[in-house]
Amino acid sequence: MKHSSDTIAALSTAPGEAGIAVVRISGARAFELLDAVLRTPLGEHFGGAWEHRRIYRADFVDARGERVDDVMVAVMRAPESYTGEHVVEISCHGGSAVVARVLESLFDCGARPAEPGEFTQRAFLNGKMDLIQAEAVADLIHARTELQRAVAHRQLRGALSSRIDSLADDMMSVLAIVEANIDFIEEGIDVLDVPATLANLSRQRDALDELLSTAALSRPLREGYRVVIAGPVNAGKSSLFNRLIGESHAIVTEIPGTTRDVLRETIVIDGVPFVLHDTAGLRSGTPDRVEAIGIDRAVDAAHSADVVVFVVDGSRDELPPGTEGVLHRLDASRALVVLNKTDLGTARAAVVEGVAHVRTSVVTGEGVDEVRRALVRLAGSEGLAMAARERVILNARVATLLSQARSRLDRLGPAVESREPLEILAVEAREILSLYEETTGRRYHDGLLDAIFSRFCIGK
Ligand SMILES: Nc1nc2c(ncn2[C@@H]2O[C@H](COP(=O)(O)OP(=O)(O)O)[C@@H](O)[C@H]2O)c(=O)[nH]1
Ligand SMILES: [Mg+2]
Repeated sequence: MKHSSDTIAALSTAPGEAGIAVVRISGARAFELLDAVLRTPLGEHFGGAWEHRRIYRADFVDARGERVDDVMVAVMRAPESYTGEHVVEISCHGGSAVVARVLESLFDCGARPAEPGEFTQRAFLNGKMDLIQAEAVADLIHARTELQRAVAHRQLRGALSSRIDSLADDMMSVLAIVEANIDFIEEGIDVLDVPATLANLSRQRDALDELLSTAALSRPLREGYRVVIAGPVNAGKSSLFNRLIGESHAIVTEIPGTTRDVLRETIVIDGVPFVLHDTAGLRSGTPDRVEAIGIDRAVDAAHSADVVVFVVDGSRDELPPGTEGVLHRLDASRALVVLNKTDLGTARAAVVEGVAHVRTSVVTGEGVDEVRRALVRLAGSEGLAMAARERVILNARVATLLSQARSRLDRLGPAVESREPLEILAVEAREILSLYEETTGRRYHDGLLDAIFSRFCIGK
């Protein structure tokens, strides 16, 4: 971490051409910088106080006094700002040359370029938000679906933080009673209320169970469900992939083995992202090395898939050699067999026992909606859609800490019940409390902050 007493500046909007760009400044010297780089439309120094929550129209000048751009400047005085320091947001014209000159002038006047996430890191260090909320800022910026936005926004508003804080309060009162008892017991007085303490612990356990039940939804919420389209060559895998993504992306030809790389594309069904993977056809004993590599990748991709869509040519009776074996190895709970090319006939009626199947003609579009519905069902994505609208969803960092707390609670309960030495109870209670505090960042180490804030871009 660099000096937090520096005044920092960075472009906070995306780089490139745009109507406007916002350059953000934070730190004790923010207003000195404004005095140096802003002039009134009459060319005069502003002079006097920069008022809190006021917008100024100004000429931006460089260190030599040369006019660079017309700007609008929003002023937020410490501590009522995003970072808790003096913050200034300069809206200039959104071209890369303008932004470069504006930043250069600010650096000439004594600002330092901000590190990735440094504004938000300062907000955290100044108590403007906890770590869970800081993570939500990154999530909100990266949100590409409505569900991702809803979850991140709720978390930013403190929905998860307040629940962890109340767990910490509960544990604090357990700890207080246990520690008080350590003093009293020497005088022969026992004030540990075992039933009340056990009730407190079981309340924490229930709350943790409920929170942890959402942890499995975090990966699909962020990354989408992985759908791998596999099957023999020429069955229509790439055509189905294109239909599902609604545009011609994969190369479709009548020559078997055209798709060699795994193509990836995200579609959104009922608000939930699904990442489709089009793979090379499964064909045993392929003579072509490049295609053989492609097939290996298809098999790899199928292993880590949430749903495997296995496409075969349903207009033929015979399946290509080797296909039958693969069909029977499919995991019925997450596989869908697509019998394609119904427009050419429906010769093949045989499907694998227990595995869901859909008849399609990718050429006419028949059955494609049914494939979408089957993806939702097999992935279980309605659960995610519902949870994302109503609940907090734990990310991996928080889930790891809270599940550690959860298993320690399983030991503390019986230890209280069997009246183990109070010192032991106190140690265990303190451990759990510090797990809660690490979750919200009440307790932290610099490595943790680096890990979290390096996910941010510069300017956030
Ligand atoms: N008649 C008909 N042809 C299809 C259908 N789906 C795909 N094809 C054709 O089958 C050939 C192979 O399709 P492709 O999507 O490249 O198959 P892949 O090797 O499994 O990716 C192409 O000529 C497609 O136009 C279908 O439903 N009906
Ligand atoms: Mg293909």
